[in-house]
Amino acid sequence: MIKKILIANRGEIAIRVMRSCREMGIRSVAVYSEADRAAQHVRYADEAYFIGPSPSAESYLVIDKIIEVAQKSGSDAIHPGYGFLSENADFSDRCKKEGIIFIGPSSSSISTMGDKITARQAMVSSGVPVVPGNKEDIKTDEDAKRIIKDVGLPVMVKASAGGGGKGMRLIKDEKDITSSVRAAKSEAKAAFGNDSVYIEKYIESPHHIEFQILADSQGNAIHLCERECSVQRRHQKVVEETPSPLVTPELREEMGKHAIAAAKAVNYQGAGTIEFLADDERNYYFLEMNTRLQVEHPVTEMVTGVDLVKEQINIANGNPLSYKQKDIVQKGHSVECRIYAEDPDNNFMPSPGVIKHISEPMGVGVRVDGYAYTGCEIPIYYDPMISKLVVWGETREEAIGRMKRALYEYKICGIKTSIKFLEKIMETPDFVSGKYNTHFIDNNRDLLMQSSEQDNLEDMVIISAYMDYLKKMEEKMPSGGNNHQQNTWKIYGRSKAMKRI
Ligand code: MV4
Repeated sequence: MIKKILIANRGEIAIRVMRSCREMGIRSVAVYSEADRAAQHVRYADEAYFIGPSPSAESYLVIDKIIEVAQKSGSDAIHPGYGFLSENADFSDRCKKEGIIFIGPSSSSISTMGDKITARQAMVSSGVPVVPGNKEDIKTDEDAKRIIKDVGLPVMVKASAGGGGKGMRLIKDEKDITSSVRAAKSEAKAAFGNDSVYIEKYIESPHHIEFQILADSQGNAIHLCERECSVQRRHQKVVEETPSPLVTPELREEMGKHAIAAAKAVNYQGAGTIEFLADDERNYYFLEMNTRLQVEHPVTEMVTGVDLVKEQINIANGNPLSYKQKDIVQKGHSVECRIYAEDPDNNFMPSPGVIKHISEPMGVGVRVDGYAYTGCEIPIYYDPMISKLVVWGETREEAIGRMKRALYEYKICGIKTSIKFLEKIMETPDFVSGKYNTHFIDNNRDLLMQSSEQDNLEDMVIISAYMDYLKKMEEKMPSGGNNHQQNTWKIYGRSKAMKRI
């Protein structure tokens, strides 16, 4: 029985994991770098240990340091969160060797799925549809040309050690085959120390749809339906939702069965995600598997009622799954917006720094997984995600309306954030109709990029409120005396008269 868990992570996900630990009566152990001395995950944990300088290569990524803290603190298990060491096969192996439970899959599941060529082979063997393409490493130009003759242009060349969009190249023209394959190989060699590449038919305007699965050590596996993740920018997800507007009940059942088959193909244990590309005709293909808990897992929790972290811990304890497939029913609709410390008006440049004031949304159907507090610092060293704003609604329409309300309530001062950009997404007709694919942000660039009159108005009312305050100070006129009078700046801000100022 696990009594104490070291969380080998930081930020919102470290706190997310600790919350489930606390509910289960399990003690939580935090680790932190120099930049995170005052971070919320350190404050939340039962114990916290310093592990070194701010760069993650010298702290959160150092296996020896994490293992040392686990031993010193008497932790039974390590939860890796996402990113950092979460999909590191050597780390999973090392935990096992040290007698510490790794809350995640075996090193062999991680390696098989980490190498996209072996992953494709495993899927083909278990009848999971993959994108038409090759089964072995592309060694020569002739290999590439033969496969392209088979599947037809356009194609994508992808690094076997890649994933998430790294080391990919699109080939549209026959004359580019030689140079593109060569470029992909050298890019892969430089990025991953492995120049294996493979070729897939290019799917023109795909949807990114992924299935959550859970598998225990007794051979039981279930799926927890899909997440629609097509709203992405440069391979970074921005908005996720479930159910997917594209997926019908029949398609869900079929894809779900293939997701379970994919997990079983690698003897998977724990929580995992099977990513598919789907086209408008609802053909779908295995893309890759993420062998970790994902950022967007809360939307699944909102519609299924399952606490995925509790299930991960339950599986790590050697217990059977708490749910059978028939227990998993989707109720209502959930949407997640990722709140980033970045500037949408300046090419989404990261905007780290001190949060001077933060006021987060609350109320019915709202969940915020974050780690920020007034006065805290978003460090430059790590991912600039501040929080995930997740809502639930009876219907998709209610969920979108609730998201708009929650974004309205979200106030962060001191750094730039993506909140305004997310508000525009919620109003974009392609999103509202549910008819969007992975080109959504590119296709709606003009709508999403213009600074709206409403934004300018809000800035102006804040400035005028401050001017109003200064004027009252100057006149030594206490403003607290006339409670019955509406706040002056609100009157100005809401009226059309504002436009004439
Ligand atoms: C593709 C594709 C079209 N056809 N593969 C991008 C991330 C990486 N996981 C795989 N990616 C893609 N692979 C074939 N055969 C289009 C993409 C792709 C994409 C996929 C999911 C979500 C957003 C995307 C944005 C651009 C390209």
